[in-house]
Amino acid sequence: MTQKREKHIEDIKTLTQRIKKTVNGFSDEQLNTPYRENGWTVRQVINHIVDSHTNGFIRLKMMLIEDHPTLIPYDQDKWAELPDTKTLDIEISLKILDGLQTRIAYLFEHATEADYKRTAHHPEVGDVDFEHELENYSSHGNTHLSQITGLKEKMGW
Ligand code: NI
Repeated sequence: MTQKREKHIEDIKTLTQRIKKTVNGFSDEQLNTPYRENGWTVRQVINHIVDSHTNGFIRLKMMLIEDHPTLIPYDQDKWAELPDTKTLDIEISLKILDGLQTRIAYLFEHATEADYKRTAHHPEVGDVDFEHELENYSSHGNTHLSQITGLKEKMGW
């Protein structure tokens, strides 16, 4: 296992705890604040991470068992407007995310060198490999978490 992979896997494993720590004690008003003008609210950002990583989990499993599968895109902005992403309690998502990130990290931890070279076709991105997916899901979580920490700093929360 390369250090780079270890770092990404560690980030995947700790994401839920880092989010929980960041939004601990947030009121509904804080959760309903957009992280930037016309952006998603904190609530939507957290619920969106589950939207994205449930899709990701399925994509990863497809990549491991099928030969160069075509991945199914999802319209993240439309998903974010559905009630379970827009208005539902983040605690529900944090519970899902806790287990989901563990399962995703476990897949990467147990992937072989050959697995890391497995590829898929993403209709919007082009061809991707399993290594790229590791970087993708680790940085995706970190990027959204930094939107929330950025908002906290800006608002002085
Ligand atoms: Ni995203």
